[in-house]
Amino acid sequence: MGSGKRKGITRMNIRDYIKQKKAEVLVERINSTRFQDFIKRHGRPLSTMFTYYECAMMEVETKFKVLDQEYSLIHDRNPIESIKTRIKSLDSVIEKVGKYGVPLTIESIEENINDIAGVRVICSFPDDIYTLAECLLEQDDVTLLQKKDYIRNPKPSGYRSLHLIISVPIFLEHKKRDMKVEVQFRTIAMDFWASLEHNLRYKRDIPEALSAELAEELLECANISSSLDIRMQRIRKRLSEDSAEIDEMIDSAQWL
Ligand code: 0O2
Repeated sequence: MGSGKRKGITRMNIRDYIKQKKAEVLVERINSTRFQDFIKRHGRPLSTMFTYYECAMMEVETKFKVLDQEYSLIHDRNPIESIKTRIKSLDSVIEKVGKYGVPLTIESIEENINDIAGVRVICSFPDDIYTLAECLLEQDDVTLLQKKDYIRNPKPSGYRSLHLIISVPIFLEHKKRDMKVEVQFRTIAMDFWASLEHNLRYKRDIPEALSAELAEELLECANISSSLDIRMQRIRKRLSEDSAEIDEMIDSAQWL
């Protein structure tokens, strides 16, 4: 009987159970007087902190817009399809403080939570990701704090993306402040996949067997879309080689 019960607890429902427990703990925490107190006592510094992160996020977004413009001048195409930005909600920040078991103070939040400001750069081709990351890191006001390359080393789920945690200065009325920003680089295909997979991950009422089946199918889709990314990149390279050859022919014809 006992072992039968144990057999029923599969990898998937343990994950759901943990997710549910975490959510319960979070609600409990947010409702607890300690957290309410923290929000009440630190309302002003908290909103200042979020504003600073928003400024840093805007700085980084502008850096990418500039890079995109310059690249299109030189190479006649835009490497960036779109840029998405977001500031983490206070609830999610508090959830991470709980998850990491770090003190609930503004200083500790700034020190330990790296993704309060997030910039997601959606690129046309995988090569563009590495070119843009390199161009960003070459800038003398940008410091790399952490790099996770889930493109060269995809997650077991199939997730692919290049994550950088950087520090950039923001210039305020009388001071300069270094702020952390998480940058996620993905291709259109990687982003499309991640959005769907994210929905599955957070959808609560999917039966366990179906969930496992879908996770497996999503992993397969991640691999298919990765080879599609590589093929499309190859096509683009051949096209640009051909047009470079044609340009060369036109140039030399002008000298005849
Ligand atoms: P949100 O709202 O998307 O920002 P850590 O953040 O350090 O506690 P971890 O897992 O070490 O946790 O961070 P990691 O690996 O750098 O990934 C963080 C973010 O990457 C996640 O943010 C997701 O956006 C994305 N991500 C990572 N793995 C997956 C995955 O398997 N599927 C999808 N769809 N996205 C993934 P958050 O914190 O979940 O929230």
